[in-house]
Amino acid sequence: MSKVSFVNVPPLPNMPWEEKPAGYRFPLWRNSTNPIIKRNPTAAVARIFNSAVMPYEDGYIGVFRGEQRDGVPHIYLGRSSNALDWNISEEKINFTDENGKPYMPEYAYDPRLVKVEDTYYIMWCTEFEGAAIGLAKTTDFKTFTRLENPFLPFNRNAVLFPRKIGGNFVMLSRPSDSGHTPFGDMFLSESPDLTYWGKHRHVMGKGEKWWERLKVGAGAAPIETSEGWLMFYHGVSHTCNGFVYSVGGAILDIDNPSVVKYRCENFLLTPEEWYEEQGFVPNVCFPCATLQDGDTGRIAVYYGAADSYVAIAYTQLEDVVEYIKENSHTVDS
Ligand code: BMA
Repeated sequence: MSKVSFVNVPPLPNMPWEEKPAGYRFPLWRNSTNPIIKRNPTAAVARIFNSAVMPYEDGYIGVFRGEQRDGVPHIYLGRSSNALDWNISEEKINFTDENGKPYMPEYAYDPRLVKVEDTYYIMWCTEFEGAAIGLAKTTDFKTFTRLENPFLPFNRNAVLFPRKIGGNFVMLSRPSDSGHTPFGDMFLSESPDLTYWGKHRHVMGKGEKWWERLKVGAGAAPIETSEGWLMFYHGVSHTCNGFVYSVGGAILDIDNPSVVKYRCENFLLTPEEWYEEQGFVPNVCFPCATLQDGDTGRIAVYYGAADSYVAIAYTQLEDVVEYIKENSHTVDS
């Protein structure tokens, strides 16, 4: 196999990391201290899951889906020196609108956090006559400016690419219904200014294989590599006992990421541990972010577990790309 490398990924030597356990045969392995965020992390919040983290200053910052004690989700900021032990704010993020007036979404869940150029963007699922995509920006994690919703309802699972492509911002999303959505394909949209969106393209639909036979949705921000955009996403199986969410992997064309180059026919991670199988919603592994070290090829995938916890799985760039390519089935798109 030719050597795979990250593109535009800086070194991150102090990111969480554990070597693959001896004899372990699969492409993603779990952090031994999972779950890293346990129940009742703050006075206001009963469960944190489906959350996104990034390097920031000399440590890490994150946007966390906090299910309040009344059951309504909002986004909370967290800080960490090691990306394992998180100090979660007691207060939800206070957004302002573009005129500086306070803006609080009715609810906010499944946040993603992506830096494009010098600005950090948060995308989440928001109320807009039903489920839709919310968007905000910050440069200092002190003020958060809510921008126009990018898409019409209903939609979920939006995540920006970490750089412009062809001069435009590019966002993945998953049109849905406003409920539990028994369908769902991933689409891509472009915008010159984050206000006007167009050039919508289909990226990929539900898989042929049974673990992702019901629907798919974007997860972590795609990672730029010499093979294309490495994308960790979620795929959903519909069983007699409800939905099962697993982590999948695909590689998108670098210049035209609506083209799927490789799509792994096997899940990369599926619920097996107690914190993935037991919780508010059992059998959920829901990836929302990655950290990666440009020097070593290390990747840490942050995922929500059973709608109750945050967990991490590790992989190596070359190994996971090789696994995706070796097990790729092309691609319905
Ligand atoms: C999806 C979203 C996720 C959640 C998943 C499993 O529709 O609501 O936040 O993790 O269902 O409950």
